[in-house]
Amino acid sequence: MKLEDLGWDDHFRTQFSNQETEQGVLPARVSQGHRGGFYSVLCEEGEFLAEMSGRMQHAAKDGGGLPAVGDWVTIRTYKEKNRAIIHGLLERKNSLSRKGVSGRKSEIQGKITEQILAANIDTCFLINALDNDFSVRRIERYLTTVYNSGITPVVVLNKTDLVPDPEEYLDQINKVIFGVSVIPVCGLTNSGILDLSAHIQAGKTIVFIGSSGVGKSTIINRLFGMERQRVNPVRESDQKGRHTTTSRELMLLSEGGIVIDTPGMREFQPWMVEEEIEEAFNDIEELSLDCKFRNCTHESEPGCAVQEAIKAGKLDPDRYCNYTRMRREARFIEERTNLGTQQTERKRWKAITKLQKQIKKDW
Ligand SMILES: Nc1nc2c(ncn2[C@@H]2O[C@H](COP(=O)(O)OP(=O)(O)OP(=O)(O)O)[C@@H](O)[C@H]2O)c(=O)[nH]1
Ligand SMILES: [Zn+2]
Repeated sequence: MKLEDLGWDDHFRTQFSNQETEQGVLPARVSQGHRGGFYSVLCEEGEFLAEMSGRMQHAAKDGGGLPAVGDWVTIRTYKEKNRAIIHGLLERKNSLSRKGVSGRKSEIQGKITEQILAANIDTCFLINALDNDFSVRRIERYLTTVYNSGITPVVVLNKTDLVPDPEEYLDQINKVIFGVSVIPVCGLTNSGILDLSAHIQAGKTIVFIGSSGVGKSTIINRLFGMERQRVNPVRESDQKGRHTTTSRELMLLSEGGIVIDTPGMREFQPWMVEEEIEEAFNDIEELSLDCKFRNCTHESEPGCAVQEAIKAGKLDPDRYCNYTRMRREARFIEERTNLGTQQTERKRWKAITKLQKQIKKDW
């Protein structure tokens, strides 16, 4: 197995060669996380069942982070046992994560949590179904999150067989979204799947996101043909006994290209919008009903009930900070997503003024 086929590039090569690596330490890519702190990793010597070194486990507890599927790690192999020890984690190019507010009902309500779902991704296929659930607004939200993660998005419109005119949906999207490839496909008939393949290159890592039922599995299976079935079971053993897994979360396409498909990725959601934050922080929203000004930002206005609650020790200042930070983040995202709309507006307006000038001339 060549490292380049697994996605190894200069970003990681430089880091690895700058490290004082001891003899026998190799780079490897995490292909699956198992229970009990075990990982499957792929490297030049093949696939190994790995676990973190004691030192790395300590570092992880101190917030150093755990390896995720797609991560590049440094390992030492023990070939006779097909085992490996992970000694380090190379810096990620990017990642997709699940951000949320933990403990909605508890006192630490409002703490931002981040779980890395997949790391080092080049292209993200955002799958949508042309059914009742189709929403351009949702596509915009997904796209912003993907863009902000430094990943190239490709919009896929699946189930074209369900609508008389798929072009209509393309038009809807092109009105608000610019510079993103939009590909209509049909998972049932395989139509358009070749157009998808054009966005997949050797050594590049792709993921599939989108709501449940839009056809992610169907399309992934189409790309793999029959080979997806030919996966070797990974033997996994821990204190709780032995069991076997039969699917891999990081898979290589025979034509080149790496697909990451994990249960977590399937639940990937765009970041929260303002309404969702308000719901998670409903105590602050409730307090704000007593603010003097209706559009109070709760930052420096006089007569702010939220600030008063903090002073009176009724509201945890940390929780308040989280609230303002998340709200700011949501606003930032909203503004970014509205950019497309504004640009369309500007274009439309330009077209109108041009037309008006034309009319004046003609008369
Ligand atoms: N009509 C139609 N149905 C499709 C098409 N592609 C997939 N489906 C069907 O849609 C359903 C859901 O497809 P999946 O591939 O399981 O969807 P998924 O996105 O992987 O769903 P999750 O596993 O819940 O994330 C299945 O019944 C598919 O047969 C298509 O192009 N047209
Ligand atoms: Zn206020």
